[in-house]
Order: sequence, then structure tokens, then C-alpha cells
Amino acid sequence: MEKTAVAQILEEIGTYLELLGENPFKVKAFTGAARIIETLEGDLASLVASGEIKGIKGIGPATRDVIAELVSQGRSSVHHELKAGIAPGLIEMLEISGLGPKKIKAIHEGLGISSVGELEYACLENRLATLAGFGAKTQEKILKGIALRKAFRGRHLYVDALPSATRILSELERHPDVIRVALAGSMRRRMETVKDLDFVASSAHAERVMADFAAHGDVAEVLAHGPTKSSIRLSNGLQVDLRVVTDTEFPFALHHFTGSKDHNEAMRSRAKGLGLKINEYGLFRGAELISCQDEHDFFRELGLDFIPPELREGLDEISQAERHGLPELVKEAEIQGVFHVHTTYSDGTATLERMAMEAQALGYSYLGISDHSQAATYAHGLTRDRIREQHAEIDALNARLDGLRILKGIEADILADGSVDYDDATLEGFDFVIASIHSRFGMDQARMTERMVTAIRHPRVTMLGHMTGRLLLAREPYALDLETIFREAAAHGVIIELNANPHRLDIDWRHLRRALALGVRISINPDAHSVDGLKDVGIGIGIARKGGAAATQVFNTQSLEDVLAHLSRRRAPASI
Ligand code: DGT
Ligand code: CA
Ligand code: CA
Ligand code: ZN
Repeated sequence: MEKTAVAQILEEIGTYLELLGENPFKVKAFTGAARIIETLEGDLASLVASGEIKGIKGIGPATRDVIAELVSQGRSSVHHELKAGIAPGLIEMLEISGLGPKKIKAIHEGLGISSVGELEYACLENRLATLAGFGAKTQEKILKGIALRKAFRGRHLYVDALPSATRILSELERHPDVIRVALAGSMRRRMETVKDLDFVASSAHAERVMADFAAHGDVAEVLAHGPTKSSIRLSNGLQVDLRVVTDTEFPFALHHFTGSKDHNEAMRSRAKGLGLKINEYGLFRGAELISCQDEHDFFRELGLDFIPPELREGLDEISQAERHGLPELVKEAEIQGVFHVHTTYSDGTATLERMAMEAQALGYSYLGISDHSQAATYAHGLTRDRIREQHAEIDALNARLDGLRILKGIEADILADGSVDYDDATLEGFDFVIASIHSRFGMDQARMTERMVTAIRHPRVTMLGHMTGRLLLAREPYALDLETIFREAAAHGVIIELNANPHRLDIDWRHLRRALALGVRISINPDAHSVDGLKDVGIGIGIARKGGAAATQVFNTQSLEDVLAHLSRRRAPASI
């Protein structure tokens, strides 16, 4: 067992003793020993075996027994028994900042509270403020702590973690003792949500890098501070892990901490089959390290093409890499224009002209405007008069804009029966139609699927918007038979949007893989409601890559000419 793990168990024993109201000297014996073990030189197991541990000041007989058991058994019966005797809710309460074992004991005894939920409720009812030794201020602080704990426990949207990731990466890059550094973990794999940030750096002076990392300006809490691994909590609640290794170890550590776990497992078993061994420190044949300059070398040594981090999810990426069959993933620079853009005509915050200026500044050659249709009254859906006004403005802008063509579109509601908002003549007046569901999410799967299939078969529908309706960390997708939808979309040449709004990222990359396999074409759409929203395309690219999309499978990598040719091809109504 590692020293840090031993220290943590000792610390927890101290906390539990305190929670149980044991005498302070006994508590101190354990928490003090935890401090000593953390900073101890040399190997703990051999110190125990040789008996040298007896000579270490501050480690008495009781703690010594616990340490010996931890080293030999990997567990402590004292720890185990103490924990079993305490209500789990009280142990959870320890996670609330501003709340230690003494206060928890008082709350438990004074108010009969033994869970976080009960505690929150009691605070809201102002009951904690009246408890002896507590007051309105403490109550306020504890409520804040509970709110923070909620925020800190969950996962974070990729987009919410991105600014911290970018800033910390550039700080580490500038550190004089850092040789190489990279973002790893789920963030590097471009997952839609992340638990924490992971960085891997190489240095000949790990302790200096770690000291500066722990002293980072934005640190709310240092969770662990060791020579090779440290974890901090930023003020926004995000946890950040940093591993520092030697430069020789860097490619192996980067690969290991990029994950995913499933990918790593598959890689390990591949290595095994080749008579090799992988861990975070290297690739070995027997005791011999096979040196690698970077991850490219690492994959090559295992007989594989380089696997982009987005694809490292333990699916079929290794067999694809083995037979040179990995997809050539779409890149942001290949995007030539965007669809699904709202303006002040409906619920956007920027005018049509401003959106056009921004699209031009981003170098796009087309901009597909699609405000809401009239059924979306909550979003000021366009009446036919407003459509005429907007089209006139688009014509005027197109006449004077250089290099950008604004396309006339609409985000038309798919009504409950699968019909598309507006009559056919009105729909005929658009360059493209995005059909989306914005109401009646609760239908059963059969009816919902039928509803969407009906929309797909409408000859004026160009693409489906945010197809499953999910909101990340907030709303589940509605019930749909995806396989049927994908087959219908492919058969009718209807494009499926990859909605790049970071709260949606809909369709899910896991399903995108299947859609592409069935021949569906996608469009990476920002669903922008503001000027900044246009930049979400970059987030969508990450998801498209995770889904294995190549540029040829993405509609908006096409030139304006090809896009116009596609849009002018009118589909015949489905004959059923
Ligand atoms: P997250 O943080 O839940 O969004 O996802 P990850 O993948 O970033 O997970 P994290 O931060 O726990 O660990 C980073 C990587 O380290 C993970 O993708 C693979 C590697 N790793 C961590 N724990 C294990 C493990 O127990 N076994 C293996 N094979 N790899 C691990
Ligand atoms: Ca992570
Ligand atoms: Ca982590
Ligand atoms: Zn929408």
C-alpha cells in the first residue's frame, strides 16, 4: 500500500474517532501519524519489517499496529469497524466544506440529523441557527457548503471545463521546469462531460512543478500533494489532477492517463499477446524498456496506426488501427459554412446583419439562417409576413456581402402528428428546412418514431434538428427508435444535424457511429442564438470526431456550390 493511502486511512481513523467523541489525545495520535507518514523517506514496508518504525517519533504502538496491518493486508480492521459503526450520512456530511467531525457530532446529537438531505432541510427551516454553538452565519455557510458539494460532485460540461483547461495548460507550458505537458483524460478524448481535468507533464524537477501547481492562484483546496501526483480543486469546483514523470516516461504516461480505461485494458491485452507489457511508465519486453519518443512511436511499437484520442473509448479502434482502417476524422478547418442560426427575428440575441458579419469574419462561405417557425410562439416564431421581411433583408445583404452567401432557412416545428409547420407553398420559399421537435416530448416510442418518420418523408425537409432532444446533465432524450430513424433518413437523403450547442451535443456520438455506418450524412450545426454561439461548431467537431466522422460525411464541409446543388434537388414526396 502506498504511503499516501496509508496516511489517508490514518487520517480517517482520527476523524471517525472524533465523530464518536473519543478523547482528543487518541484522535491526535492518528492524525499526527498521518502527517508523519505522508512525508516519510524510504519504503514503508521495509521500515515495518525491520522494526525501524518503532524509532520514529510520533508513531505510537496503536498507530504502529494499524500501519503494519495496512502494509501487510492492504486494509485496517480498526478503520473498518469504526466506519461500520457510523451512519453513512454522517460520513457524507464530512464532505461539506465548513463542517468537521465536532460540528457533525453536535448536529447529530442536538437535532437527530444523520444525512446531508436532512441537514439541508433543517438549515432551510432555520433550525440549525437555533442550535447551541451554531448561529445564522454558520447555517448560511453550511447551506453554501451543501450547494457547493452538489456542484462539485457531479460531472461538468466540456465547455464549462474548457477555459480552466486552456489556462492551466498554458501556465504549465510556461513553467521553466516543465519539459513537455499535455492535457489527458476525458477532456483530451473530447467527452461531452468530464469529471475532472487531467494533465501529464515531464520534468527533471517534479517537486518544483508540484509546489507551483499547489500554489496556483485559483486553488480553493489542495486535495493531494505528492512528488508525482497532485490534485487541486479550483474555485469553480473543478478538480485538476497533475502527474509529473520523467521525460522518458512521458509518452507512456500520457497514453495511460488519456485513457479511456476500456481502451487501456484493450491495449494491455494486445501488448500481452505480443509478449510485451504496458504500464504508465513504459512499454517493456521483459525488463527492457522499449523507448518511444512520443505516442506515435508507442502505437507503432504495438503494430498500430496512431489512434486519435477522441477514438480511444475501447470500441473497435484497435482493430481498425491494426488494419490501417481508422477513419480520416473531420477537422474544424474543413468546415465551409454553417446551418441553424437564429437571429432577433425569433429568439436570437444578434441581428441578421451582425450574425452575417461574424460568419464572414470566421471565414465561412455560407450561413444558413433558420429562425423558429410560427408554432413556436414562445420563441417568437415567424409569421408569413416576417418571413417575407427576413427574405428581403437577406436578399439585400447578399447583394452587398463579399464572399458570404446567406441561405434562407427555417427551423420548422414537427407537430404532434408529424406534419411540418407551414403549408407547402410557404415551405417551398426556403432554401432549406430544419425540422425539429419542441413540444410533446412525452409520447411513447412508437408514436414518437412515427412522428419523426413522417417528418423525414416530407419532401421539403432538408435536415432533422437536435434529434433526440436531450439536454446534458438536465434532460433525458425522448423515446425514439434510432435505428428506424437512421434508416429512413439515409433512404430519403435527409441530413441529421449534430447539434453543437454544448448543452445538447445531439445526436450522441455513440449513436452517430451507427448513423454513419447506415449511410446517414450529418451537418455540424451551431444552433447559434448569439454571435458567440457560432463558435460552438468547434465543440461539435470534437463530438463528430468521437463518432468517427470523416469530412465527406459532413454536409457543411462542402463548398457553397455543392451545397446549393444539393438543396436545389427537390425530393419527390414519398409514395406510400
Ligand atoms: P472522467 O474524469 O470521469 O471524465 O474520465 P477520465 O477518463 O478522465 O478518468 P480519470 O480522470 O479517472 O482517469 C484518467 C485516465 O487514467 C483514465 O481514462 C484511464 C487512466 N486510469 C485511471 N484509473 C485507471 C484504472 O484503474 N485502470 C486503468 N487501466 N486506467 C486507469
Ligand atoms: Ca478525468
Ligand atoms: Ca482524474
Ligand atoms: Zn430548436
